[in-house]
Amino acid sequence: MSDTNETGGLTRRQLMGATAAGGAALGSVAVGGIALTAGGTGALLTSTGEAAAASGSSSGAASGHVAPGELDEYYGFWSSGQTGELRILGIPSMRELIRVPVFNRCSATGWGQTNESLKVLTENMTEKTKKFLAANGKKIHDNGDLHHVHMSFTEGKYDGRFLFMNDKANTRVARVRCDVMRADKIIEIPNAKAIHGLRPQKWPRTNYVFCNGEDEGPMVNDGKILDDPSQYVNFYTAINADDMTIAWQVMVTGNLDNTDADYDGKYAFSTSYNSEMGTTLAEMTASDRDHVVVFNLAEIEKGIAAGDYTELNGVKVIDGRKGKNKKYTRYIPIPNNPHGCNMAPDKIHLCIGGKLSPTVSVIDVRKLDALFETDADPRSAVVAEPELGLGPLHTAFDGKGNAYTTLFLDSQVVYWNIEKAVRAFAGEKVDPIISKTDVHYQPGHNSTTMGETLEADGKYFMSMNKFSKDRYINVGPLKPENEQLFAIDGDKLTLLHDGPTFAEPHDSIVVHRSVVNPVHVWDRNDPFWEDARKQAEADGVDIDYAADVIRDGNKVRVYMHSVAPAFSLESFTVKEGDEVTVYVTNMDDIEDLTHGFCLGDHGIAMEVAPQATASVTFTAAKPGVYWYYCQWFCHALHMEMRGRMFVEPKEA
Ligand code: RUQ
Ligand code: CUA
Ligand code: CA
Repeated sequence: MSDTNETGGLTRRQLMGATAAGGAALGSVAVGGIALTAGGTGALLTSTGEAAAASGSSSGAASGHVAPGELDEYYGFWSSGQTGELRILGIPSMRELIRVPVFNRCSATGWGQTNESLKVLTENMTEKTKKFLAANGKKIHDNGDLHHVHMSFTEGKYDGRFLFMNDKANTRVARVRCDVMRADKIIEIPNAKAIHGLRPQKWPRTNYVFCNGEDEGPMVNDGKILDDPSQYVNFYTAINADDMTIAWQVMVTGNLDNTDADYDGKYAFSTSYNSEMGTTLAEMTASDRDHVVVFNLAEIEKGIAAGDYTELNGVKVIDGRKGKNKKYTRYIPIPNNPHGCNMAPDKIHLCIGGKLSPTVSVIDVRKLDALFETDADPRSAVVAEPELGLGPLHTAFDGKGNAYTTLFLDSQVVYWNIEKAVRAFAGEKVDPIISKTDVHYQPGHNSTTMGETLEADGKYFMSMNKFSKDRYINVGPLKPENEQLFAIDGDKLTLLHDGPTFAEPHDSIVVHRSVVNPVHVWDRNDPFWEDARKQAEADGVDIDYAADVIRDGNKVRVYMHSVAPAFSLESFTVKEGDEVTVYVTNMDDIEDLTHGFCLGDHGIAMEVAPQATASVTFTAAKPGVYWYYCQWFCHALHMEMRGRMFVEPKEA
């Protein structure tokens, strides 16, 4: 890749790197003797347009070209950071196929507004949160921060059942059903704060979903303890994946950043960048080393069974703080503010990105038994610590013993060999680095095809970059991020695709399409609208072919169905002040024939896919005539698919 646009003695990339380091507030942190100083010269840059990297493929690498009308080989499941939704891409085309609203509100589908979605969003909310929201005139949070999407496993392989994802902003975890690609459970995690890292158990299957609380706080956060960090703790949570309840929590020392689990079902791991338990940047970066916490799953389960826990907000909490109970946890010292936590599909090596240290620490999970059984030095499990470059964050794998680590500060990806790194650490003169590839710019997460499973195939590598800078025509001060798809091509990476993306592609997994089998239309008996079905039954209404208005005091239930291009009710009448619930069932069963229900001037809209029922409740507070219409293009007479709501004024 060309790097030769010289600007006053500095290459364009050097300027970029300097600016981004400043922008990311890592400006003056000394790393292994290297001062990372912010350049601040970004304003000088113009759109010089760096030469595009080789677009063709060589040596038989995949070309990445998917012709119009052809289907992709892989599903990409994408987080969207502060947008709060899940995105599904086709890989290698990088076409965005659909967006699945999860923690966000969605204007198109009515997620966050339909009764069915509100149930998912609220049924596992704590009382404390409900009270807070009510005090602010709301039922649900309006935002989410979805970083990590991972699929359920059976014996170390994706099983295509569920996707799990975190909400750092409001301490939640969601589960998405892969048959319909819709969230069916969203739970708020008690005690913990800011769920960040999240991974499903890999072996023997995903019984647990592990998740990290990033922010420390008082054990009981009721306002009695405030600015006394010496009394702050943090919580590691195991969720029962099958019913999305909390299995247990472990109280730990230090904060928790990213997590992963082994391929043996014995251990889970978390990185901590704040072993100092600091609250300021200076405090959080004071130590040369932080740690990885190792959780001994069998011992924790035994401890829970034996009653060695405290019950806190209905959750069984084990004390695994440093120096407390060594049965449950071990703290492995790792340099310096580590971030990524990635288990290699060789079932042996866990790779920890050093972030402020230019190293990746490699832990051999076979050495962890000794930590617990003979109290061996925790560092004895570290079998390699290759120096890869500045700002190592996340590592992905190809299933052939190689690793691919993003370097945030260097704007590069390092392709390296794990076994060689282990040999070098043991003293052998061998360079583990195979090649380095420039990416644009400042990569965070990365992923490889099937790379976090025993079926890692080493075909494509994805770099999710936090900055696009001048890569595209300018769209104003807020820029898109940038994603790049590479073919893993012998000993190098070949760029296949470069594309902007909206905030913010944190993490992704790339899953072979043979694993994922969504339905084409809904099953009429789907549990998603169970409440609507029961209500219709109680009202004596056939929900499938309804055209009924049921009055129940000042509650009015309007049942209609739609068959293109008509609603079964061309009008309905309610009274000012009525609480109105509109149920719409889409009785078309043709693939892709989605209808909607949008009530004009009421801020009400929902999508109703083939064979689905959706409902929405509102108070008819405005007397008058209001049109409702189908807002999903469905038919040549789609515009005509409309009707009127009459709201009679209250008698004075
Ligand atoms: S973790 S780079 Cu690295 Cu949420 Cu996002
Ligand atoms: Cu039905 Cu548009
Ligand atoms: Ca630290």
